[in-house]
Amino acid sequence: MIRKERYLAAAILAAAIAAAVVSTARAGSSETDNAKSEVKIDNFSFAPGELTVAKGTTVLWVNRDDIPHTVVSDDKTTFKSKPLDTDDSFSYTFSKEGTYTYFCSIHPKMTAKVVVK
Ligand SMILES: [Cu+2]
Repeated sequence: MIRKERYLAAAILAAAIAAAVVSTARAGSSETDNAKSEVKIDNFSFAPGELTVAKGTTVLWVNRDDIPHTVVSDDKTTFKSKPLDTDDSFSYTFSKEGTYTYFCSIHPKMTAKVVVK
């Protein structure tokens, strides 16, 4: 009789550990979901010219033009891409709220902004 109770206790403990492992795995996977947004570069312009995103969003710029462009923040330090050839991309994750104006250093008349809320 005593043996049977011990076996039952061990089985309950094993089930509890299995449940804890499953819930930990679920919590871990949801944290990797990160918001993403895309800006297209084409015909000497950034589209959209003004993009509003939530804090923590990763913005991806993709050059769809047939000439190189860059993505450089106005302060030239927050973010700065290398020259992007056709279909090259550059990404930056905005972790702070604010308005980020940027331009293409090869064609300084190309300007746009990202608003982070
Ligand atoms: Cu350009």
